[in-house]
Amino acid sequence: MQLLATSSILLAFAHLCKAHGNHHSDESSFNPVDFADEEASLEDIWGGFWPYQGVETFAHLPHTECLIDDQETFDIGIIGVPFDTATSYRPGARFGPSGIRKASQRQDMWRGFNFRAGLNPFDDWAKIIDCGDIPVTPMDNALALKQMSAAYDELVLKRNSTFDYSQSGSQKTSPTRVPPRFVSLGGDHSILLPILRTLKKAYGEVYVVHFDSHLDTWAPDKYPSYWKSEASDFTHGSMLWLAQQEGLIAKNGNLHVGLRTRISGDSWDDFDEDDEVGFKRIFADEIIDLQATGMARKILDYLPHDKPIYVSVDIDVIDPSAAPGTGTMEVGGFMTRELIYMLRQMETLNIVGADIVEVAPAYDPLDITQLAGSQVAYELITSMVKKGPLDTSLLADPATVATDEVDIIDKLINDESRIANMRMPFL
Ligand SMILES: *[C@@H]1O[C@H](CO)[C@@H](O)[C@H](O)[C@H]1NC(C)=O
Ligand SMILES: [Mn+2]
Repeated sequence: MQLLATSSILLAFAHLCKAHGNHHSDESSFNPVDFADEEASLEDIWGGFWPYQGVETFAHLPHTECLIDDQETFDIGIIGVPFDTATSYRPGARFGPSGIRKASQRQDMWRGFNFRAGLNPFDDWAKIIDCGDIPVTPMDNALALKQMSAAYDELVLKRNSTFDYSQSGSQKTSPTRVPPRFVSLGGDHSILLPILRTLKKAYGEVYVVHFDSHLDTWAPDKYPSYWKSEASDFTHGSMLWLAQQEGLIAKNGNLHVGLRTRISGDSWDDFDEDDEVGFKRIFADEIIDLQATGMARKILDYLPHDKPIYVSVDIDVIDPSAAPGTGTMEVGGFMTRELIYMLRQMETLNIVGADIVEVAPAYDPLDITQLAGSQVAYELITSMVKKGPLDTSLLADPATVATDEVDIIDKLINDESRIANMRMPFL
């Protein structure tokens, strides 16, 4: 808005000159702000601001409570998910959305041109808004999962995008309603399960690209405890396993990027199980030989270009030296520059949704992590805008999407053989 402020002043100048019919008045006495200018709107006069001013929406985007306002149409929504009680180590990602929004304040429409992509995502074809937060409970994870699942159903399945498909010859079909896309601000990584539940209904099975230092495909029993409940299976390390059990993601062809955590026990068992969940693994160390360019090529070679892709970015994929504000740090990760480069190369994919999760601002009073998180969101938004309006051929035919939802957590908790089969604690 700085530019707007400047242009308002120029406009005021122009009006002033017009009124007095004199383009060469004494400049030393010229006051460029004419408060008596009747043609200046209040928006002209008061609409400008500096980055640190105003209420902190993501990138100063307009704010709508999208869960409540069912008439709002938009193409990309930013949605905060302040939930962190499925965390296995340090909590704090419930403050991720507010931390990322705060760190995003130097992004705005007027200084938003992404030169790496050659466009300004905030000033292009897409209407982008900040949808606020999902009001998720910190007191009961089973209830929280229900809330988040219902919220994404509301946001994705019951809102409409603004792009007029009937005017677009390039689109194969012209459905009556095209879901907006979302960039979610976590929250711990468990929020991916409710997101994928909803996306299955909109697109069928999606292909997940998972930037993370951890697998997050662990079966709930890999967190050994005699004590189990419906809610305790739902964690930020088991959500991808649960998603595959529920049939939400591609059977094969999903991808991890940036892995480097230790794995369980004294064998490759976790990787074998990861194979079964349908993931290929690209390790953090591979960047030493491949460079970021080779990493990006490997990612693009592996993923289908004609299928719906979901991009999930755990901030812990970045090295802790550059992103300490997270729950489960692992040394030896990417530089922020390398991650940005890889994300930029993915703009050719059909990204139907994305998130940046596990930002826990309390561990990073310098806001470096939150800043990285806000840049990740900006790059993901840029990629969605650059690819263009959603390709409607990606949408699932509602007739082919199973309506009987499988709630794997309900099933698991009723499986009495589990405790007998459970591994001994290795911690
Ligand atoms: C969604 O938006 C499109 C384009 O503006 C419009 O043609 C269509 O009627 C809308 N659908 C619904 C269900 O509101
Ligand atoms: Mn994770």
